[in-house]
Amino acid sequence: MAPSSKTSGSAAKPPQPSASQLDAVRASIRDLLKQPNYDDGSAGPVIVRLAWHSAGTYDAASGTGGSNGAGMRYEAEGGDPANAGLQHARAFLEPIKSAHPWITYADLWTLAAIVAIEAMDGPRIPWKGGRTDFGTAEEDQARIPPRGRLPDGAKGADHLRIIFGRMRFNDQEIVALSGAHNLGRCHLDRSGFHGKWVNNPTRFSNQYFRLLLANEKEWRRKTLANGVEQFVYVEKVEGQSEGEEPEGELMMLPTDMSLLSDPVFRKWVEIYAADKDRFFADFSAVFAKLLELGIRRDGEGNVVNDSNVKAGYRS
Ligand code: ZEM
Repeated sequence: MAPSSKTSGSAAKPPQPSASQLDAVRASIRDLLKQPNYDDGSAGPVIVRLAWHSAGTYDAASGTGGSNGAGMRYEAEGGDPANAGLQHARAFLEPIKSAHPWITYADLWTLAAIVAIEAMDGPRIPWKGGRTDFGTAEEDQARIPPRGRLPDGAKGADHLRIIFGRMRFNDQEIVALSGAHNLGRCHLDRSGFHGKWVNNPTRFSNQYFRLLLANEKEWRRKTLANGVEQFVYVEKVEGQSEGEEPEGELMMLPTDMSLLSDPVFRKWVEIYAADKDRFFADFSAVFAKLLELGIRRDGEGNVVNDSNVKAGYRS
């Protein structure tokens, strides 16, 4: 079904900001990234995760989900256990929404992620605006994707291919996207996993891939007090006492480890560990693609309101 250029009956036309309006939002995002009292001192990682989870609900077969709509503001999506903790990212961004009310939440969340990645020494990532926010009307609420579409870190390679295949990502793209685990950490009270993947979790790099490979023989299964199983590598630090979580303990999720054990995934881990520029270029392309999932644009890049697919929502 070709999208009609007539958009009668659908949401208000997305705003068309001037370049200076958009620059002002970008500057406000950069200004809020430094958060000395939060996690590792930056709001960046959790904001990147917010954008990923907003987009990662996409289902290519039904055309549902994706970053349009910012449905995570509502309990139906925000209350998915997979989204635990992302209220912190939304709260960080709220003052920007108040100061620049013209921007939609769906655009703000995705834009904030690419601004944050660049500010954390990552690649520049192309971004286009025009997303709309779902309102409280029944037809909008019906477009909120069902829970349970995001990946489960306790699983393995088959699961990753099912989840990311649903979004039409291939093996190379799955590995490139996983490289976002250069950033941030796991929180016991959010996912039940614990710790960070790399030593400097607020600087974007290919360190995650290098650590996966370099410590291949060192990663050990560890069962946390809550029963959750993850992998850890304890860097040897002189004079460290036994018992409490050691200084310099890094972690991997079972899904991260599956990138080593699966031969096709592993090939890409090796490529990205050896070639940072290649990783940056591929990450930029795949993250831009992720943020565009489910968004339909006309020849000029303007979002086409697709009221014709509404009927099929919540498949
Ligand atoms: Zn993550 N991710 N992720 N991820 N992720 C966590 C944290 C972060 C998986 C996953 O289970 C988890 C992608 C892919 C996958 C980020 C970005 C991206 C956490 C810890 C878990 C459990 C959450 C917590 O406790 O706060 C799984 C299974 C994935 C499948 C491959 C993709 C793709 C991402 C972006 C492109 C980021 C930045 C974080 C750190 C968040 C923070 O708060 O520090």
